[in-house]
Amino acid sequence: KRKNPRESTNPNSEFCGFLMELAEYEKNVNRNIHKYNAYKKAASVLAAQPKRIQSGEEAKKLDGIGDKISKKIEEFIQTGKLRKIENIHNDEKAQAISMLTRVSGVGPVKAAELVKDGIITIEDLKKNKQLLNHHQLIGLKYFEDFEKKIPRSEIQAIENKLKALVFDLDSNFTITICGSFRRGKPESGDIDVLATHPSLKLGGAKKKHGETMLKRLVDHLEGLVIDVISMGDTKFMGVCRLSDNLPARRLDIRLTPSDQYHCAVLYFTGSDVFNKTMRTHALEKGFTLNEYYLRPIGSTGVPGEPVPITSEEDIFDFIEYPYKKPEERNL
Ligand code: DCP
Ligand code: MG
Ligand code: MN
Repeated sequence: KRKNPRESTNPNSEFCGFLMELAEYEKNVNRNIHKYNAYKKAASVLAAQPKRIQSGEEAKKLDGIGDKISKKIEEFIQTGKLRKIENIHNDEKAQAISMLTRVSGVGPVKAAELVKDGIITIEDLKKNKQLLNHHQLIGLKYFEDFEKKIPRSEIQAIENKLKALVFDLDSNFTITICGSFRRGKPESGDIDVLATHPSLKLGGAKKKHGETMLKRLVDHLEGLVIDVISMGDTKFMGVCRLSDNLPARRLDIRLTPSDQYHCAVLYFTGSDVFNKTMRTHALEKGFTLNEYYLRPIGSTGVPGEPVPITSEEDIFDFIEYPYKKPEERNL
């Protein structure tokens, strides 16, 4: 869950580091999603630069970096630190909220409630389990493991095992690992699995033998899935472990109708910043895009019938957005 702000070795990683920290602060402490998005966008823009930025002025020329953020970059270049970050570090309440939101399932609102009740550390949480729901209890149980990034090679091994189990159940499933893994990242925070099946068309995970197809699929993952956070008709959240000597990992599985598969792959591949950029572009071209379909917006402002889509490229083509390979979708 916790993002490593100094991920990889890009020449602007110091700037990315404090921008990601400010983003998390805005999301978790101030609950200001607008500022959260702005900081995240700025960090991803800087991370994609081939050279270290030399001044606030230079930063401001980049798309996605405005006046306030460029001033922070200038302050950091001049003084080697940021007063705003120091103030946050000295704010005990902010620190407590930031710590508690590292537990999977604990959001900003819950964290603030807990801190109000005097619960400020993970140890405090362990003594007050009655305050936590099922998801939060799982988050606490695997707290240390979920903080660890998942190397690509381990996800590949999980992919192989998962496919073997799923195809043993029904060889007509299609399984795609999406998220940061599909974007080529060397390590990931969790594993995002997209599943589809030709018998699933036009919405609704058809029930078979009184239970949903997704539940049947997950029930067949014995030996890989070790805990369930939540199980819906189309969305599973849980925990898997490849072998005893490896950490427990967060696993998300989505089951999508085959005619919505490409929109689902696009969405689930991300990044979240890329999805926002692409959806904004779609709107500018008169389309509304989500994880299910692409629809033209008529003159009345009402979305029309979904556009038929046969590949990810189709979606880019329709909204006249130059195609980006998954590895180019990190911003
Ligand atoms: N997603 C999104 N908006 C969100 C959350 C998710 O568009 N608020 C989409 C894009 C993400 C994908 O779902 O890439 C998977 O979500 P994750 O939280 O698993 O994010 P990543 O896989 O990109 O990164 P990580 O390595 O942290 O898991
Ligand atoms: Mg992920
Ligand atoms: Mn995920």
